[in-house]
Amino acid sequence: MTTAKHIIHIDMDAFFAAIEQRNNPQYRGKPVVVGADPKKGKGRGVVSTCSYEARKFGIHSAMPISIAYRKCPKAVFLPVNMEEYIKVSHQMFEIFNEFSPKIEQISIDEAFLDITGSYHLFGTPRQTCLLLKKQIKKEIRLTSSVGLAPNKFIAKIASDLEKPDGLVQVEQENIKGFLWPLDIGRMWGVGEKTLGILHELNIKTFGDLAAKSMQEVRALFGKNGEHFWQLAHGIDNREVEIEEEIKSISNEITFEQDTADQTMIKGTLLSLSEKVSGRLRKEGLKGKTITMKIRLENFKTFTRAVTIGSLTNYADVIYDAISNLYNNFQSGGKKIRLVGVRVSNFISDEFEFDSGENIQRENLHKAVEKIRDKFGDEIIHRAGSK
Ligand code: TTP
Ligand code: MG
Repeated sequence: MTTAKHIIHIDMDAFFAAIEQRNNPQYRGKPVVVGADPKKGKGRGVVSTCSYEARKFGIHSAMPISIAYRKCPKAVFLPVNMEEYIKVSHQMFEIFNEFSPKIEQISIDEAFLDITGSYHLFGTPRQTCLLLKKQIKKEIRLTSSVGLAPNKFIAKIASDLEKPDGLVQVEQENIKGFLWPLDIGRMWGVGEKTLGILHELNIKTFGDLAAKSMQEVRALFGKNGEHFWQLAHGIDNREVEIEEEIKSISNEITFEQDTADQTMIKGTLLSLSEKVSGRLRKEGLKGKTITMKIRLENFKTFTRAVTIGSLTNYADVIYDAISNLYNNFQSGGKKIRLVGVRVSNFISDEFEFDSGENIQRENLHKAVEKIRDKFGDEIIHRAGSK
């Protein structure tokens, strides 16, 4: 028998708005809306988030800012100050780190922690959650909501139930009693369309779905059906996934036909350099070692590498190094079958001696990408561009 896991899902309350209220005491207790400017650009753009006081007026994330303004013209409307929120997010994750090394970041203000191996350092799993919340309140003066459960799915649902400043614990033996009365709309990965289908079938709660056989659910939703059925029974075996350290980023391409055409080869190396640069930027990484890979028509494969003086993720710097390596490469009159570009030898942002401003810019890049992945391009673009 395996021992039960103890998983925390933690999500900060009204994150951007709470930071504004913390930093500006005059906004505390007031409806605060963070997002686009309701006065500029005829109120185009959306609400990023709003304080709980503003939620009473029916304002919520992703709502057009013009509607938010109509609902509560006296609210304090503030622009998105992403750099500040990222700074706070880093502080939060430093605190999480004191409680467990097994952390999975879900968004700027949200994470899973597997405390199975560490809770005994703090008492019981519940005491660990209380301490975590207390530490956040003390060190960064913000409230958070925590779900504690034997798996990620239940923990995620639990953290949302008593917001703000909530703590909801669900024990293994209570999973079904907890889950089955809840609205099926809380299911992970269920969009409007699926919800529509479920409602048509009179499936309103997790209990309603759990009452169906796995075959029925699979017939309805295909491959996802089995997963949904398991979740409805409170079964979720997914691990808290620690982000793996990336050691190198590379891209390569095999030509449709072996070639000796210099324009084609160099053009391809340039486009590979750009692709690798794009991925490095997306991951917020910079490397020092740049490697070119070449496979000849006879399948002999060569790599040539250079370590440059400073860290980079710029396409032009990568391509400069690659083109030097290529110019010094002797193919012995053979045609080329494949070319590749790799950047490695990363030094984490934290250890980089760079101006604070640059590090902040990089981090901003990273966090914005993450939010984009979650909420789509529009929201951040509009909320941020004022
Ligand atoms: P959430 O955790 O979804 O929201 P929240 O922290 O503001 O409020 P809650 O108490 O309900 O958790 O998102 C975290 C931050 O991400 C939020 O403060 C602002 C940003 N965000 C957007 O920019 N656009 C969005 O549509 C959403 C949902 C969030
Ligand atoms: Mg939140």
